[in-house]
Amino acid sequence: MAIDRTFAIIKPDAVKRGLTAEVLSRVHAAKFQIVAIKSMRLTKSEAEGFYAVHRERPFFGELTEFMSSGKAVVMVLEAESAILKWRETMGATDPAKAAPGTIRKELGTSIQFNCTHGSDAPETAAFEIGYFFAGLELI
Ligand code: 3AN
Repeated sequence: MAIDRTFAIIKPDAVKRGLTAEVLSRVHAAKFQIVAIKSMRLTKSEAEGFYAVHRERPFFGELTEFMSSGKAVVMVLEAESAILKWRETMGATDPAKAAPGTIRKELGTSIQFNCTHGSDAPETAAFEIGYFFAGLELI
């Protein structure tokens, strides 16, 4: 199994509810290394660029509105099979369908307010990491 990197967000719903430390403790408990991390508020157009693959979906407007509604914490996580491992740590997109013990099951409140994001494949991880972080931040 190879060490790889994924891109993760603690979304504005989780930050507003004071859950940043709770999510980070789960990051550590799952034994990820945090390669890079920052707190930022996305503009609407930055959120639209990030979620460009979803632009035809009916929820694109509300999704990008929500993602630009407050501070988020963006980070690059490293581990063995980090992409898969972080998706397992988060749980399914819809908290109602997420497995017990996952972040989305325990902390999420709806399919939109599901607390965290994680890349779904190596190509998306590469795009998403590069969208938020410069090379010097990733050494
Ligand atoms: P995931 O984040 O689990 O990869 P995607 O890629 O299907 O899920 O969806 C991207 C984001 O869009 C989700 N994290 C979620 O916040 C939002 N989303 C997905 N489906 C819906 C929906 N039906 N209504 C509102 N937001 C949605």
